Amino acid sequence: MNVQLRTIEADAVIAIGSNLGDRVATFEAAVRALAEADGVEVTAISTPIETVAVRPDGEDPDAPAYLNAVVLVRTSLPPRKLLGLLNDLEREHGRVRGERWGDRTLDLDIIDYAGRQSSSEDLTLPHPRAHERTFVLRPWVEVAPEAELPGRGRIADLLAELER
Ligand code: PH2
Ligand code: MG
Ligand code: MG
Repeated sequence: MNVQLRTIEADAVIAIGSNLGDRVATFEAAVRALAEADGVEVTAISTPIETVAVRPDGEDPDAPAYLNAVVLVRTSLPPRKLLGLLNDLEREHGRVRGERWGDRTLDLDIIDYAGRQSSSEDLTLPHPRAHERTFVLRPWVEVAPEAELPGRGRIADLLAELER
């Protein structure tokens, strides 16, 4: 029997954030590691932007500022495998999980995976707060001006609404 295994590929959107340590070096290393990972092809990288830290109770100008960017990938990894890879990279960059939305050397979030809408204990798609985060939408619009956030509409419209 001649069995053909076909690799199904998906487009995914990954947000990068860092507000501790050498943020630029961390970004470069993280994007390089993503590009070199099996089953992941990086198709676009936004310009990194500096943003005020957002805490559970709002913006905190006294906290170390973030560098944020968005990376578009094409991947044969299913969502959970991709999440596992991102968590491994965070750990390799000294990420320590403490308080919610606390300072971090590296945060890698799946924002969108092939337009999928799903929720489980460890992964909600699309990212449940992406629609209200200018630090995600602004770099995303730069690399994908026509993109839509599943269930929320065009990201350019979402961003314009937030920036009004
Ligand atoms: N990430 C958070 C919490 N707050 N603030 C900014 N500016 N950028 C982030 O990436 C960020 C944040 C939790 O993931
Ligand atoms: Mg995050
Ligand atoms: Mg995260």
